[in-house]
Amino acid sequence: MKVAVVGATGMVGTVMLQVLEERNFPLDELLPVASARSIGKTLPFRGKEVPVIGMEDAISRRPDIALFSAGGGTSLEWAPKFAEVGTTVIDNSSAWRMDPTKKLVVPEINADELGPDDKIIANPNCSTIQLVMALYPLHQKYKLKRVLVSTYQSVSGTGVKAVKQLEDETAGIEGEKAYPHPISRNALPHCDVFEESGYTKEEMKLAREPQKILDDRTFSVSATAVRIPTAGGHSEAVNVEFYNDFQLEEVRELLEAMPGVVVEDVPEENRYPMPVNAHGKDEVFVGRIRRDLTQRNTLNMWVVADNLRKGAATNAVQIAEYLCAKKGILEGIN
Ligand code: A2P
Ligand code: 11C
Repeated sequence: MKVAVVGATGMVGTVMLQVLEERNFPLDELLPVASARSIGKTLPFRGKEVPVIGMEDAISRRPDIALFSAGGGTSLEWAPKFAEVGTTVIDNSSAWRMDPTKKLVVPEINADELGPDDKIIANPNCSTIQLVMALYPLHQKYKLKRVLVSTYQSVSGTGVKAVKQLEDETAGIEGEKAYPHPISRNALPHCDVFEESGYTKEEMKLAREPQKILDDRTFSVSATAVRIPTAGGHSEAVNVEFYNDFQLEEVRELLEAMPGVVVEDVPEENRYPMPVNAHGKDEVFVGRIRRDLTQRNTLNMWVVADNLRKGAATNAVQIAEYLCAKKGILEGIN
């Protein structure tokens, strides 16, 4: 098995290499790929230094799988070229997510949609992944009607420049700015760019991607996405109205039974999910589970995950693991 990581020198790419190594992914050859600027550099993997190569070089080596995290433009241009030589691309950018011909996959939920014709597979947005991981088991039982989500997003979701802005501001150093305002001691109701509707692109990802992943257009999601001065993970306050009523105890049991979800909900001991604890972990943490006292069939909860892990690298590697387990898909057989 030959695996390329496109964008291997970037924020998510770095975590992809770590996750592939930690999970002992069954690969014989790793091809780290980046822009021309990085060719000649080496990256550590399984105790060795592996040289970074360029796109053309990687395509000529026909990897079985390419994990892409090098920006939407790069994916639009290059993913089809990998697919043409038979590589299955798992793309972490927003380029292909809402393309009706591409699958948008969270393995615990809908990997069984994948088949040998899926040569470009989309990884959902980080804030979507943790949201649907918590919604899915509840949707199966009570059926979602409407979701209101407010996010508290880590600067690592914006990239290296934003992490540096927060570090500089915390240390009192003047430096480059990723945001139009200070992020230290602040909260910016502004993730990604604004659309004509008044919503940001991040908010619209949260509105649209869950319907596609859960293959259901009968529920709606309304979002406000906020950037806060944390680095380790995204948090979400989630208000969910169902068509059917629920028992809180059963809600907890359903969440506990969901693979990849950890319920952390002991308020009397001050235990609830927080980004400092989720940082570096692969699970989605759910707490503050309680009934909304103002409306029927409605629940409140708090959902936290490491946006670079389950929100990006880990989810992509899990898709790759699924493809390896169903090897026929990679070989073009159903
Ligand atoms: P490089 O480090 O050579 O610029 P981030 O997500 O942290 O912004 O990182 C983006 C990643 O995508 C980096 O690894 C970057 O490589 C890579 N990248 C950006 N543009 C291209 C491109 N045109 N071809 C290949 N890799 C690219
Ligand atoms: C953020 N969700 O935290 C973004 C980062 O569509 O893949 C990832 C952007 C994307 O701002």
